[in-house]
Amino acid sequence: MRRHFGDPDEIPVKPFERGLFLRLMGYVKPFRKSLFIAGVFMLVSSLTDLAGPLVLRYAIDSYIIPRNILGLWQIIFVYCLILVINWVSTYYNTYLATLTGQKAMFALRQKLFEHLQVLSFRFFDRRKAGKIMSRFTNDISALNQFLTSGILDVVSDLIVLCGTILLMLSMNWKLALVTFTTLPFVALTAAGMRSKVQAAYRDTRNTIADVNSSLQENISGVRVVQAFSREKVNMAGFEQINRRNFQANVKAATLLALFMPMVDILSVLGSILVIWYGARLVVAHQITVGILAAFLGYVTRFYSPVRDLSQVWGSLQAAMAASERVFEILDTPPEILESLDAVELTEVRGEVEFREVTFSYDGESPVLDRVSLHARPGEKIALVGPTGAGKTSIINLLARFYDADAGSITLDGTEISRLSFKSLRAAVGVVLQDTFIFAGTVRENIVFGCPAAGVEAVERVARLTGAHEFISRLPKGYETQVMERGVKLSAGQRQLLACARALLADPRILILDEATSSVDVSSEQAVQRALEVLMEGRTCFTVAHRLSTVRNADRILVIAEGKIVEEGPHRELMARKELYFRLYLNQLKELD
Ligand code: DCP
Ligand code: MG
Repeated sequence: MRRHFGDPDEIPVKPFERGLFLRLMGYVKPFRKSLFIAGVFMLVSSLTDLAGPLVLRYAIDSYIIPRNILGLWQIIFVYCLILVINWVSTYYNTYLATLTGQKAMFALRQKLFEHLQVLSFRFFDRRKAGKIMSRFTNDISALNQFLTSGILDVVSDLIVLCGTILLMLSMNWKLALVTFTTLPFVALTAAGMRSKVQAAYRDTRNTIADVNSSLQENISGVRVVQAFSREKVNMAGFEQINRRNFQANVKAATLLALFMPMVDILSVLGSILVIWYGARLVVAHQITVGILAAFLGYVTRFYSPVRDLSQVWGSLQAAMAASERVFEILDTPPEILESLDAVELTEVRGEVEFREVTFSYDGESPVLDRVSLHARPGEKIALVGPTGAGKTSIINLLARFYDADAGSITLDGTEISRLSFKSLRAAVGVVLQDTFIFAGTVRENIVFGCPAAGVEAVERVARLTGAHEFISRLPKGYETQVMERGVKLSAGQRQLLACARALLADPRILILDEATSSVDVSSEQAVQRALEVLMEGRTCFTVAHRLSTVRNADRILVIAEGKIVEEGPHRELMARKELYFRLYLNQLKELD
């Protein structure tokens, strides 16, 4: 079960891939009806487009040359009518195509979000949030561009191209063939430029993803950046990333600018060819002046689909690359899966056992090495040890944020991997180092885990944990908006909210990781009291660097280098005068 641990954002981009394309089309399928109607409008729009030069031909041959002005008015009227039809059908075509593309993108974005929510911690360990966000924004917009205009444009271009060729051939095959001699040049230019333009576009996408991820990192880490006056260094770093994106865009635009006029030049050459050869045919009475005029009209229409088709090819390429990235996320299976015959726990006693548990984050260097521990229901266990020892890793496994590589972890005698997610999450509550408070009201943040809880329940847990005091001083009490759109909370206040949140959820097993580490002494006391209320009657695993906060634990596990090296109550460990004793003395020294 070794996973792929390379940089997931380095995806080799393959050209058109049928499977990928069909899968992408799958997202459009539910909307095939409106896409079909859009197609009909597009057909009308293309056909009316083709009618222009034909009308010109009849106007010249049948009315202008015979000097029939009245008839000319009639044909002008007909032409106006065609223009109106063209306008209306183009409108509906564009509208429906956009609507369809947007609906498909909406569905895809929903699906991506839904999937991201169930992906395991390990997935997020390996990725930058900015790169994931870039898949939501840039890649989806590339797909959107392709789906909204790309597909229908191809069809419309093909219709116009084939229609023009047929009309030219039917009017005069000789002149038509002469005109077509320029086609291979256009096709060759298009093909020659294509791969270069594609590569350039891919670069623009990759580099904008880098820009986004660097931006995201710097916004999230702005405090650290400023605290260490890293602004200049980070600016320079960002400038480099930003410049790469700039260069990629300039290169792509330059290539396009080079390519576009080439097609235009070829189209002028085509017109010259038509005039040169067509004029001879007119003089030789093989074609009428009207046909020559119509040919001239078609020659210009004839190249733009060729040019557009090669552009569509570019957007197809971008869409391929984008869909590959998006599907890569959708195809990443959540590592932590609910067992098929998941067990529901009704009465949780809160007994936890680790047996010979081995675990590593990267599949290579073990972080936990055959850890065994047993916690009786209601027992208070403290995990201490030097930084990086594996304390957080132990509780990550207990909460099943990761699965162990070997050994077994049981809750009331049942393997936690066999428990239903609902049972496990209800049984195990977690209060983390840095509590995340979501934008919303205070009440919403407390009921986070049990949305059905009523107002009284919320107030009760807030009173019990001592959070009520500060909440009632907020402008709108429990209905005060916090975070982005409202009041900012202090670290201690956030911790109190987290305690209330956990108390409301009422888990049998409680995990506290450094819950008091980020608050000052006076709020530490408040948080400590809240924690005592919270810990009451539950099996607790507390991780703390401050040894004073773990003295009262029933049992202390000293972790070092992924192993439990000492175990016992405070007094016993002190008497042994080993690692715990040293850690404790060090702390005392720091306090002086
Ligand atoms: N580790 C890792 N990948 C992660 C998290 C941690 O490779 N996503 C590594 C870093 C450490 C080891 O695992 O070498 C143990 O990490 P823990 O978070 O379990 O360490 P502690 O919680 O004991 O350390 P601290 O007291 O600093 O929180
Ligand atoms: Mg830790």
